[in-house]
Amino acid sequence: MGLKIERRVERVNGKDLSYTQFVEQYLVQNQPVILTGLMEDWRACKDWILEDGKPNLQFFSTHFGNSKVQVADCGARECMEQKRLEMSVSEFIEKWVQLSSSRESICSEVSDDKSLLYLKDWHFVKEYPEYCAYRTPFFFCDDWLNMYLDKYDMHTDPDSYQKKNEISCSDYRFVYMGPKGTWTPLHADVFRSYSWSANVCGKKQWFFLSPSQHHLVFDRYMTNAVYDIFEDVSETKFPGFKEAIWWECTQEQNEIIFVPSGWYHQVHNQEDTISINHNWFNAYNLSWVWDILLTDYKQARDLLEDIKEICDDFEGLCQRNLAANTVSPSWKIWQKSPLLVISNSSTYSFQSSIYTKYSSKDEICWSMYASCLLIEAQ
Ligand SMILES: O=C(O)CCC(=O)C(=O)O
Ligand SMILES: [Fe+2]
Repeated sequence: MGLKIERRVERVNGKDLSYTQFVEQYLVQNQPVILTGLMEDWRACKDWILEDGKPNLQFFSTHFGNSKVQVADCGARECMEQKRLEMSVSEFIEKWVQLSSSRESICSEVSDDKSLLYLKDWHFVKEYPEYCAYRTPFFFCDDWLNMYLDKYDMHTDPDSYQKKNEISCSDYRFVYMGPKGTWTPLHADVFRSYSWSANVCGKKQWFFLSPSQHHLVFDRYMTNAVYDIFEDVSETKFPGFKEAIWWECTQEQNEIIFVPSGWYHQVHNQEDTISINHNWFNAYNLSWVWDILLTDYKQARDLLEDIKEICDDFEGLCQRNLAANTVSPSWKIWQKSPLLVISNSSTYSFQSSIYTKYSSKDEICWSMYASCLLIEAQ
């Protein structure tokens, strides 16, 4: 049985909308919207696109080819996320060019579209501050998250700072790019922040679920959520799923979508696509962010309660768990494991690895595994 898609996201010309209207209709109501007419003078919309509207892949290799980026393998699931690989932008582009030529060739049916690669969460602004690819639209400028991170100097916090993490924990301003068919599994955004996402080229199809229905994509214990709304979702495991009422829209080139707090969404690139997106919060959704942090904090405390007596810095351990789980909920699985009894030395390696958004998941596992061995050896 297919999804119940009963709502469409509205489309409004951003030039005809005042800031007050945007606040009243979308921020306060926490409703999604597609805004047009706000990207006209962006440098990205000239430099990053060829005359035929396709991404100018060569431009990325030439100007930003050495950047190290996180690439999701859309065909490989790891817990509740896609498997991540690290590579340079030029390596990523090379694979994309190969895919395009194999799709164009006569043997396109044999091309391996299962392991499509999708470049995600590239901290482009932080890495290239001089290259002004775009200007944040006025509607999204009241952004306490990025404002804070721009001022926060990681060097003053040597315990949590690692040179290689400087860029990956610097802000929530990203570039996403990937060929037709790449996609993002069902999720709600980090900290239950808002996001906005601008299509420099290509087309995205979005599926949204309002927060009042989010329990319908969870199992009966509210622990695991559906990963892909188009897979064969087990009715026994997710009994509410078939009742969910979805909002759908197709976001075209030069359109910006506003993603409200706490809305689950799944996204599919219907063409080769490049987008710019930010996560952000302000007074209108601060309560969402606070609630999820508080809930996660209490959960971290409860799970660690039984090792409280043998732990030197219980509060610190709770905070580090909270940080790790806020970054990526799939790591929660580790909380339930006795591996969390961490010795002083490995607490440090855990602490320093939690700040990378995705790449250091293995490091965390390794440091926990190492600490487990250490404890067993004692
Ligand atoms: O474009 C995508 O693939 C995902 C974007 C997203 O989840 C967001 O902007 O919140
Ligand atoms: Fe998202």
